Parts: sequence; structure tokens; C-alpha cells
Amino acid sequence: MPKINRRAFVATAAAAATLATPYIREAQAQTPPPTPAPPATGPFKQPPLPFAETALAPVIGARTVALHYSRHHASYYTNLNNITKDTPYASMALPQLVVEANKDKDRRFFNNAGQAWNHERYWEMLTPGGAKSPENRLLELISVTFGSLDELKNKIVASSGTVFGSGWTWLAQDGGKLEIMNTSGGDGPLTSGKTALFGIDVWEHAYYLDYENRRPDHVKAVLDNIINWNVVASRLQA
Ligand code: MN3
Repeated sequence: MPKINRRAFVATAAAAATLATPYIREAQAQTPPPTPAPPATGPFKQPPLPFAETALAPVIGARTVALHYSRHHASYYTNLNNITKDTPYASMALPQLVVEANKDKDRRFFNNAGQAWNHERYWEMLTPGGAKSPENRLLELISVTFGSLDELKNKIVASSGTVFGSGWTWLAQDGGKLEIMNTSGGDGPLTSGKTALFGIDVWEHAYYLDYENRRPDHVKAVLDNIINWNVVASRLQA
């Protein structure tokens, strides 16, 4: 049996210690305290949540909002600030960055910018105790296109059920028309030149703690209770 010299033993022990570290980190990560992500340093800043984390319960529970806003959404700004440093993207407004980055083979820029932008639209259009119905021009457009608000909701719920993996279901405006569309990952109506009136995140982190795998129940509850129809109507283009 070959004798192991001291230098080899030290190297082996060090390698073993290095290997062990990720497992310890992973074990600790399984019970994360709800600490907020560090604030992004750089040009891209996450807008404040327009309501308290507890405000959307029981439709969306406080822990879901906290994790979704302070961890998932916040991470897109941290990533963007890190990866766009010293690139032309750093000086772009977020919607412009989404469109430009969609032409880039390196998908990190688009994925993070798209998700940052989608989530800004998302938080902004939610509100506790939202009005039960849109009014005026938005309601007319919905009635003409879908027959009624209830029909729109049914179609949104059905459409959201067909998103595979991470993605969004939108009510979008294309010129004088409204349409329901699904997008995958960080994509949204912006990249096809359409206006996002509202979008519902159907990635599991958006609802799993509250609804487990019952995505349709979640989407229906959001549509029935916490849509800020005034914000949605304000996004309509002339
Ligand atoms: Mn999300």
C-alpha cells in the first residue's frame, strides 16, 4: 500500500472539505428565514409594493406575496444590475431593454428584464378589495370581444391552465382589439408590440403555498377579487 505523504493528505482533506460545503449550504437553505433580498445597486430598481404584504390575503397569502416580491421579483433586478454592468443595456429603460434583449442570443438579459417588467405590471394591477367590474370603454371592449366579463374570466382561467412550466396569461390590446394570450418564461405582450392590460403569473411560486396545484382556483380568485380595474383601464391605448 503506498504511503500517503503529508502534502497529499492535506490536499485530500481540503478537497473533501470543499465538497462538503455545498451540502451544508443546501441543508441550511431548505429552511430559509424570510429575510429580504439585499437592495439592488445599479440602474435597475424594483418599485415598491403598492400595498402591504398581508393586504391580498386570503386570495394571495402574505408569505406568498413576501417571497414572490422580495425574493423572486427582487432577484431579477439584482441579476440585471450584475449582468448589464458595462454593457449598453445599463442605460436603457426597462421596456426598451426587454425589446432589445429579445434580439440577443444570450437569453439572460431578456429573461431577467422580461420578468422584472412583467412583475411590475402584475403588482401594480392588484389591489385588496378591487372593484368587481371594469367600466366604460374597457367593459364595452370586453363585452364586444368576449360576450361578457364572466366569459372573459372563464377564458382566462382556461387559457392559464394550458401554460406549461413558467409563464403568464394576459389580457392584451392589439390596436382596437382585445385578446387573451399565453407567454412562456419572461416573455410578454411587449415583444409582439401589444399592450399588456393585465397579466397573471402562473409560475407555481405565485400560488403554490395558498392553492397547491389548483391553478384554476387561484386564477379565478384573483380575477374575482383583487384586480384593480382602474389600473387596467388606464393602460388602454387610444
Ligand atoms: Mn413570479
